[in-house]
Amino acid sequence: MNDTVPDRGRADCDAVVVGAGFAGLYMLYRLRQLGLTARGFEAGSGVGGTWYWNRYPGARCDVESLQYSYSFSDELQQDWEWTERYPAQAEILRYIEHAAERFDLKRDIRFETRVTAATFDEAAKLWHVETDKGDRVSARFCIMATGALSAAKRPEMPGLEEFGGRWYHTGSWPHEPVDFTGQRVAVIGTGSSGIQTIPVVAKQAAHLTVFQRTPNFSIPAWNEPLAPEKQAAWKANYAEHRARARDTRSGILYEYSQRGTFDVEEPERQAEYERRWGRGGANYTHAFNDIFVRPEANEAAADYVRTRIRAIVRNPEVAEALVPKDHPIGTKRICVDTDYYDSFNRDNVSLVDVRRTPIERVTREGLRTTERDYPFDSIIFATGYDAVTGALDRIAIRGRGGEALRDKWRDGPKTYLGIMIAGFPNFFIITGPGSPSVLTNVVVAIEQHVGFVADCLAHLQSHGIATIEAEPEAEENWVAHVNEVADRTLFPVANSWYMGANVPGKPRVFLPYVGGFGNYTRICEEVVRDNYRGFRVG
Ligand code: N01
Repeated sequence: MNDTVPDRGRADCDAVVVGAGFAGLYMLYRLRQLGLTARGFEAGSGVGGTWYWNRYPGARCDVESLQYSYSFSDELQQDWEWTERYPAQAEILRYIEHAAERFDLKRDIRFETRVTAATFDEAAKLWHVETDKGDRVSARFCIMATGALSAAKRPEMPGLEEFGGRWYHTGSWPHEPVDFTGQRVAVIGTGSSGIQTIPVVAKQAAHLTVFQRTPNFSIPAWNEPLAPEKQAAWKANYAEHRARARDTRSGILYEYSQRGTFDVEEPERQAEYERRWGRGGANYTHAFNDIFVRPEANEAAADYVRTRIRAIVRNPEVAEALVPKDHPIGTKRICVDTDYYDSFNRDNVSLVDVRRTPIERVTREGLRTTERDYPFDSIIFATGYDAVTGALDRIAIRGRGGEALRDKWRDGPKTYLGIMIAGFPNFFIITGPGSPSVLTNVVVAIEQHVGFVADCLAHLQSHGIATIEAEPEAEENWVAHVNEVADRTLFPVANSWYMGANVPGKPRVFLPYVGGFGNYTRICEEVVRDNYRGFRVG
């Protein structure tokens, strides 16, 4: 072994893993397989990450159950029985808890403990990690499994402390069920979370007022119980399905059309939109292969959805307010719903356009817009996240020379492959900025990243290498590539959280890698084959 490799005795463990969602748990599993010791830290009192925090009514994944699950253990994927086409939050959480128990992962995790700082000690070649519970742990490797949508964002609205009712954020929901029966409820935000929770709360509340800033495109889920025969047939070919999914743009087995929108005549085009609307889910946006790159193609797909919204919502004024017009379909995350638009046909649901009448403040009784006061018993913030970089930004991370990651990323995140950062040796991010992450089935993306990190650590072990980090030039080139690929699409047009546009002051940069999951995986494999091209070892 290289004598520059730190002595295990000087470190408390080989690796610290921050976060115990899908990513952190699988990382712990792989570290144990490598014979490495690890400490996991998790802010929640249990495992599950996103699915631990997002307990709001209606919370459900919009990737189908049979695909939104681990593939690394065939026994697990064969044994676990899903009950619905799209899994509800409680079922996913049960699944993750089962995986954690099954692989005995909890014993390495300290719960209710938030990592506050991670500092690289150049002399010792160790990371010193600190927590809000006073832990100080040193490790050779620091692995951030902190999630891309975990830093919940409540808008700066004056007066919240005066509010006499109760308020909630969808991304930090109480563990005990909340019953809105008989209440006057506000939901602020109409992204995926708002669109899921609105129909459920509408059925309970005396009155629900939805505060909408930007109308979003939503496709019906047509969720249903998962037929046992369908599940069994899928499981019989699980490995093949998984392999095919990994080779796609999003890690999901959608029907990716090879045809352009205008390669077919209008009636056939409309029939295709209709067929996909009838099947449900984000599969709709793959009806033709130019929807994300050609404005007229996008407009045609968007127009079909607009027509459906107008057909569902009976009040023409409300329908028009719900019709998205300011961004190409799919360039803000497409939503998948159950009865969303239909909720606005209920007598107890009303819509407020906050672009026309912005919310000025929270009052003791409710909300005040520029037009009037609204009394509420409860306010639900479905206002989203400081996405992709937020969770990292909330930790004081310092690399070589004491450089703060926050400073390095002031004008936007810079990574190599979305996994490592120049100047931050032995520091890994699972599904970090510049990787396909949020544009994919994130479980598939997580497994690929964790696999990359585990293989990299095995390489370091077998070659007696102490540190690895991205070369600045490789990082610059990757960032340029990520931007260049995004600029070939319609994504940068939208004011989306993909662009950081939902957080005041956040640099406007397209955060994920849109070059496709399959392509990205091939790039990672080539990098490894070329002896970790673009990485520097020490
Ligand atoms: O958050 P969002 P989300 N005043 O940022 C509005 C995943 N997810 O929690 O669009 C008024 O999408 C904001 O308006 P605007 C999925 O990847 C998946 O809903 O910024 N409104 C927007 O309408 C998703 O994309 C699932 O103009 C304000 C909403 O709040 C991601 O998580 C389920 C406001 C926020 O929407 C995030 O979804 C849930 C203000 N000051 C989430 N600030 C599934 O798998 C913000 N808004 C189904």
